[in-house]
Amino acid sequence: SSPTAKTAATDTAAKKTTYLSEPLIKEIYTADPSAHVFNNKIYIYPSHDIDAGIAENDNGDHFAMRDYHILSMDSIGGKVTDHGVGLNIKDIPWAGRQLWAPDAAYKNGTYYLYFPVKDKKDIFHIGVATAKDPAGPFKAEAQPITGSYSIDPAVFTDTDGTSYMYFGGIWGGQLQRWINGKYANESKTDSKQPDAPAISCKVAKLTADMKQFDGPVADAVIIDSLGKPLLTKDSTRRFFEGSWMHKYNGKYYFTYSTGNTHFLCYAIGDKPTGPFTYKGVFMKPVQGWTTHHSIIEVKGKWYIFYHDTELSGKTHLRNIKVTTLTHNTDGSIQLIDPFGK
Ligand code: FUB
Repeated sequence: SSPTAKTAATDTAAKKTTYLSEPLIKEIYTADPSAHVFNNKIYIYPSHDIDAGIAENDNGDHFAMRDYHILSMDSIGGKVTDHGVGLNIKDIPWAGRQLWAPDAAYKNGTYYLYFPVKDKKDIFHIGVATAKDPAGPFKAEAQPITGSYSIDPAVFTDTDGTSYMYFGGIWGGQLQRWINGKYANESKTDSKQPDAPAISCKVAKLTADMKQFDGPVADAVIIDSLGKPLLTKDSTRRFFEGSWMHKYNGKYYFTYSTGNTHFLCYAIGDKPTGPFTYKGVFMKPVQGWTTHHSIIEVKGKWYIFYHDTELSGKTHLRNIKVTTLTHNTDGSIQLIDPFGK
């Protein structure tokens, strides 16, 4: 081949191993990082990936996590402290298996850790645990949140003090099995109706004590530029799992993963409950099947916490990272390439 072709091939190889940022912690595998600023420190609530020796499947059985380690750092780029186990599955009375992506919140002197786990009948619900210290240890409530199901809780507190939980994930996250709040045990993937509106992420207001849903669970609907809901077949744009909410210039930015097409996308609304108008991809696929993020503002700058599989090369043994997130003056988000272009 010509010298030019050789250079192009070398560049491609280099691209595959040049990552945008470093794993934040290398001693344990971590994923699904939900970051928050509490007491002027950055706390990260990730999943703690382990190799449980379970074969990979579309149900996600290989993600067999059993506890959470809470991490913190004084500043972006600073030393990362592992505060050890903040909650163990054996201390959750109703838990069966698979402690998946958590989130945290603070209100009136108490920290809340929200976590999805399968119950003893192998059905995902969402629980809550409390602590007086953001690093835990957290004590789980005896039962899951009433009316909760599926995975990936993300709790957002609006500027008026009202908190909302976004939750859900299709396929292994079981969201497709819940019809009108009832478990139907149907499709293993999605609605199986390609031309029907896609299954939506769910949103519920939280009670003042942050431990229950205050009112009904609603759909966080994503619409296209014509106001029509995204369809099931629109797999590069529709919601799959891993939602997050941040408010920027008075607008509500709903961000999420498209799962099997591996994008992080954003959609903007005028209310925390949506609808949200699809705007585009803001992060290209990372190494590994899953892509899951959180977005926070630290001292006037915005950051995205995310994960990939740089350390292990295995899809269920992930490592968390952080990089900058930039809002353009027109409100759009700059596209991030996790391989640094
Ligand atoms: O970590 C287990 C699952 O993988 C999460 O709940 C999903 O968001 C995906 O990252």
